[in-house]
Amino acid sequence: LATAPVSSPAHSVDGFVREFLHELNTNQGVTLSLSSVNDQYLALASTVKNYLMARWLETNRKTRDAKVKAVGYLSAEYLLGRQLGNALLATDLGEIAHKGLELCGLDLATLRSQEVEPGLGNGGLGRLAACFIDSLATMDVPCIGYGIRYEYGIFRQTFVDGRQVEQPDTWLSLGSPWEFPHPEASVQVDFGGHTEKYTDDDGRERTRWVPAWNVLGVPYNYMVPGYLNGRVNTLRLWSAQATKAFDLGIFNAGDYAQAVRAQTFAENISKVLYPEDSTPQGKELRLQQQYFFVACSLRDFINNELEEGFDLHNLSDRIIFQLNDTHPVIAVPELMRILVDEQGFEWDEAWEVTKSCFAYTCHTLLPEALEVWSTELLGRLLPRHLEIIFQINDEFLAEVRATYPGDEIRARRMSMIAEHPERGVRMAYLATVAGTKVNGVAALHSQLLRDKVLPDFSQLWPEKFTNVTNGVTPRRFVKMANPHLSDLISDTIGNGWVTDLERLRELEPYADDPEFQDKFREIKAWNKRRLTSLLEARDGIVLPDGHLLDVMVKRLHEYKRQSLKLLHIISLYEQVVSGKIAASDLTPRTVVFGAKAAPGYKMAKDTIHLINKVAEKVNNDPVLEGRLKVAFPANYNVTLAEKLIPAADLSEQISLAGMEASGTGNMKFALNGALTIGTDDGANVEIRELVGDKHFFLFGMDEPAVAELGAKGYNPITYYESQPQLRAALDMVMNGAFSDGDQDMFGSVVHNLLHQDRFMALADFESYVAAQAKVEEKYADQAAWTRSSILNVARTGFFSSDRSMRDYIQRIWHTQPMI
Ligand code: 26Q
Repeated sequence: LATAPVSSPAHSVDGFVREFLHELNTNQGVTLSLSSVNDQYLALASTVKNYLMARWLETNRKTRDAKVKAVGYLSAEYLLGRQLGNALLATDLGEIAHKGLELCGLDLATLRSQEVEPGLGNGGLGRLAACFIDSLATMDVPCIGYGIRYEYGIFRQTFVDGRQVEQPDTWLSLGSPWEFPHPEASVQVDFGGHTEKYTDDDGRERTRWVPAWNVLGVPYNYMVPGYLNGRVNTLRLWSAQATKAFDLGIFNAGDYAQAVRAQTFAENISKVLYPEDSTPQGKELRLQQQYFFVACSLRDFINNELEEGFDLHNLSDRIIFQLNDTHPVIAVPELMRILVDEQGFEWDEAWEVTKSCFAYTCHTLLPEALEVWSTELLGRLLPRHLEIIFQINDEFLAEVRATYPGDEIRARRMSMIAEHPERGVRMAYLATVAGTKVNGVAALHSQLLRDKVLPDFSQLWPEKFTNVTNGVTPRRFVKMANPHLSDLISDTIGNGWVTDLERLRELEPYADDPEFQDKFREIKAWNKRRLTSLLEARDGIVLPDGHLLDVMVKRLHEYKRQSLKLLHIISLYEQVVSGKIAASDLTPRTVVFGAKAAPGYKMAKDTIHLINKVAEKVNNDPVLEGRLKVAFPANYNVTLAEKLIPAADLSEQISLAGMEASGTGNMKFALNGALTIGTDDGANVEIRELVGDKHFFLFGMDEPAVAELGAKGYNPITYYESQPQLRAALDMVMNGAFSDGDQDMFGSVVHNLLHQDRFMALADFESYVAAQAKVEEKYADQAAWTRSSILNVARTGFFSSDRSMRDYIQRIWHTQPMI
């Protein structure tokens, strides 16, 4: 009995209703007739959790007994999206819940819309982590995801007079039914203080860390259910709390008010997600967050192993820690510290173990996005870790000098310690030296990582570098988000595609089948109607019928070039206003933007303001006869993405070549039948190779052309001077057409494009406009468009995150599925 898990409730409508009403009564303390929608949602969530519980307990038992190697995914972000729909899918309870709730006079969709998504991530990197843990559970691979339970996730975006205003994301305020706190399993995390040398009983010289303060990490477990396979993995997010030592500590003895303030200080560590997704600011609290969750996670895993009497020399038989970018890299010196200082390992044996337990994924190419932590800050917060980093670096540089005798310049270049602008630790170098493998996230990115970001390292250790192209989970982004397309696919080729996405290839023969095309088109139309009602209710936005739906959704960044999309819109508008073309010549088109800007990123916020002002003007000018619309719903998030992406005709992936590491939105659009207009960048390259040039609108310079132009000297103003269409569009902004005649409002945006344009939007404008003309030509032939659209679905099965996970397993982790 002690080990026997609970059994699952009955898989029947009756059983479900009984369970649901029971949860409503016992969990929420209300009867059905008096319950609020939130009560009903919480009771429904509990009910579904109960179905997963037996499988979760069983998974834990099986995994523990099997003593196999697991993946420890270390990520500061998990952008999970809503949980209920996914849990219903994983348990196959969708129909039963729908019918059962109907019997209770309730509507499943209404309860589902009550859920607030946990937005514990900024964008691509956080969503990737969520897709990966979904795939690992579905593939029966033991994985534990480790991260931070931010009390406030990514801010809620609102617009005031067209400008972005951030509101706190209070995702926990109505209760969070998907988490299981385990305060009894809390761990202590130390900070500050100093180190001292001492001689141990065996006469060995050792070092100990004497920390100055500490906090408690409280684990919150979340279920990560596999799709219909009975596996439920765990996501463990850490929340910071004050320890006893904190309120009773030396520095505040007797001062009650100060003690309470100290508690707040500790809890600040997991209070809020940093909303910057590039240009790290070197904030002390951010470093505290990173060390906090990493220390908790290593402690947690190692304690579990030690309980079983495990010999830590063999740690890599049990775990591989995947570092999701450099954010968790402080785990490397932390593991060294545990092994050397606490477990009494010799340095060299500890280093052998540590090197075999980590692998590093890089997600960027932008130099300013690479994390460098000042040694001053590191030494103050984590003095022992800084010493360990210095020692790792010394030994590494000795190896470099031995390999390249006399090449002191190279040794300096490769040092983990940067000397300018201040002394700091290059976290990417530390990760590269410590990791068994280093990977980029798309073929082009991995190549550029080798050639441009870490060339010395790839020369020294060519076999360390590999690529794993990103992927997305087909469960959430096709099966759940696009139910009618999923039914059509399953009716046509069976339902194996949900866990074996390459089977979408079997749809290829149907691309020319008029009957299939009609059904496919009707589904797109249905998805558009669904989006229309959502946007109407959510934002009061009215989408016109029959328009080409042109979608650009992603974080706002200069390198992603929302401004290029905007120049295209302005140019179309300007041509109609000036009479160069008639409104009736326009392909009816609605452009949808979704984008959050980092709160401190001025240019990004100005661009948001300009998009909103252009929308206001374009949407209300009768000269366009309603044939061009711009919609910018606020607060783009996973929940909105699930409705937007399936409705899109055209996917905008227009970053400057060599800047977007991969992109994953691009994959979601293609899998849902949108055609891509895109540059030769990130995973676009692979999408185009797979779908074929005829079914992809390529434009712009490729990466070598970008490098060449940059080397030659890029002067954006020459494009303004030589291209009348571009000039007219920019002049329109400058003349105040979108700012009630105010010629200064968008001065900085225009000035930046004309005189700096770091991401060469002006250079690619002509080619972009030409590609958009091709889009319109193709859209005019609906059969040809639909054919391409079907082929996009059929040929992009490669982008399942299940495939990414297989690649990680084969190239990096060398773990085994459980069965
Ligand atoms: C670092 C230090 C301090 C504060 C914030 C950060 C920080 C936080 C988030 C730095 C970067 C991020 C997020 C990066 C990100 O989302 N990168 C994207 O990763 C995707 C998944 O691999 C790729 O598809 C995108 O191309 C890449 O931009």
